[in-house]
Amino acid sequence: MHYIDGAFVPAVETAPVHEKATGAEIGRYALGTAADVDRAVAAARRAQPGWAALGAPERAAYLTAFADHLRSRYDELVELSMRETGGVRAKAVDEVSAGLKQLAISAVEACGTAGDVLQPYKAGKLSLSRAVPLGVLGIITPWNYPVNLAMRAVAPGLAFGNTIVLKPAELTPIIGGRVLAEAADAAGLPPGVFNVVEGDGPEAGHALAEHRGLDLLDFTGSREVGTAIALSAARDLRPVRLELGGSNAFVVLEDADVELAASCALIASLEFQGQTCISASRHIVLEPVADAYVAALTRKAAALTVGNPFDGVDLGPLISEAQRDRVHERIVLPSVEKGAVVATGATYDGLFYRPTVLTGVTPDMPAFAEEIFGPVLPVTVAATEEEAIGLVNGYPMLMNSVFSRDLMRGMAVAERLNAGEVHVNDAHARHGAENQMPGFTRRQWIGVQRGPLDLPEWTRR
Ligand code: TXE
Repeated sequence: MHYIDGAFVPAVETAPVHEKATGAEIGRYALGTAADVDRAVAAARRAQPGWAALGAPERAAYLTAFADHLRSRYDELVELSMRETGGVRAKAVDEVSAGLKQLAISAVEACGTAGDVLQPYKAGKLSLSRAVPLGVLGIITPWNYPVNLAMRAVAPGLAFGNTIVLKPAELTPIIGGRVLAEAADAAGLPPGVFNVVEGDGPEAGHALAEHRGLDLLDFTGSREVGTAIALSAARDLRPVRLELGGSNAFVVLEDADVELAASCALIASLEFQGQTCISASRHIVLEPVADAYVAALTRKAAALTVGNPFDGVDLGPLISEAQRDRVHERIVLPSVEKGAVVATGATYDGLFYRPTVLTGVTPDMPAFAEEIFGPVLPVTVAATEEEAIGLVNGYPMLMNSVFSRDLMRGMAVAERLNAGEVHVNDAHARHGAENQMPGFTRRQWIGVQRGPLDLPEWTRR
């Protein structure tokens, strides 16, 4: 079911949506076409001037109502997220809450500063910069955090006066699109301001990505699709913003608290079965603590339970068979063929993949160089800090962690790592910085953990 110009539009053709842990059909999604995308973009274009003219406080009131309608279905949305993504309850709670926070933050932010007074270029002038909406935004989202990653663009986009066409991932179209449309509709957003076109990547996604009627395409997903979108956009000079993946590194120096590092490593590499763009997919450890680190990782990983998220397990299923095959056949097996050793895991039952620790990993192995997107912790030993830094840099990365009991040393190493965000003595993303990251400038953000960490029970065993 699409949501276009303020109306739910039944689809001509549909495909099933599955609960990932059981394979049960839990709904159907529309196989949207280029014509559906055209209608949605046209509706968004018609609605945009009126929406921008409303003024920020009035738009903020709509966003607040939008959030209220989502919040009124909170428990249902958490369970839907668990079914559709296969994440455990804590992940689903985080993800739905993050979406709500995005709406709240954007409602406030849009009512604040709308520009700057600049130093005049010539005497007698008043120079101002004013923030103006871009216009119509196309947003394509992935399946791993379908609410949060949609809301990260939808909420500020709407708050600042843009209108939107969202194409959620086909693996999570209900939690990632339909329930958002229902909340927007219940909140009374004017027709055309927020539209959802469901469908598969190569059809609806491609049509939206290539649409000439957009002022910006915001895409979160794989490097492969992102690269194709960037190349095509460059030919027509269409603006796109891409958030893709990378091979994020987790560095353990010889003076680290190894037990703490191993607990955090579980969060960094195994949260949502490692299917996160900021998952740590390489562990670089200095020789003196390598054995202790591998032993702690192996003990902790082997103790984790994997199964249906509704059974209170630590890890749920992978999102699809294609994803499982990618992890096992394209990453784990070829790395083992090249000499990596399985300390634990590397087995599966259906979509349930055992958390896996690989040792002896070297840069020529796919487990080192590629984004894994699965519950795998490849460990590489470095002789010196300098070698560790060299091993980390030189790959596309989003986020790193560094562990050292010496905070100043940890920060000094953090500054030399080429990721956009680095955490010292903490797992990834626990400071919530990503949501305040500037979109168009390159900046490094360093978060330092000063007090004791509030670690979840499953990492402390
Ligand atoms: O992503 P796709 P997939 C990475 C991760 C994973 C791999 C494959 O490594 O193993 O990508 O995942 C839409 N034109 N990430 O195949 O295909 C699609 O419908 C326009 C990292 O699921 O990129 C969906 O809405 N759109 C990432 C979205 O793109 C197209 C999260 C993402 O799907 C399209 C997900 C096309 N030709 C996967 N083809 C992250 N950064 O978190 C597909 N889509």
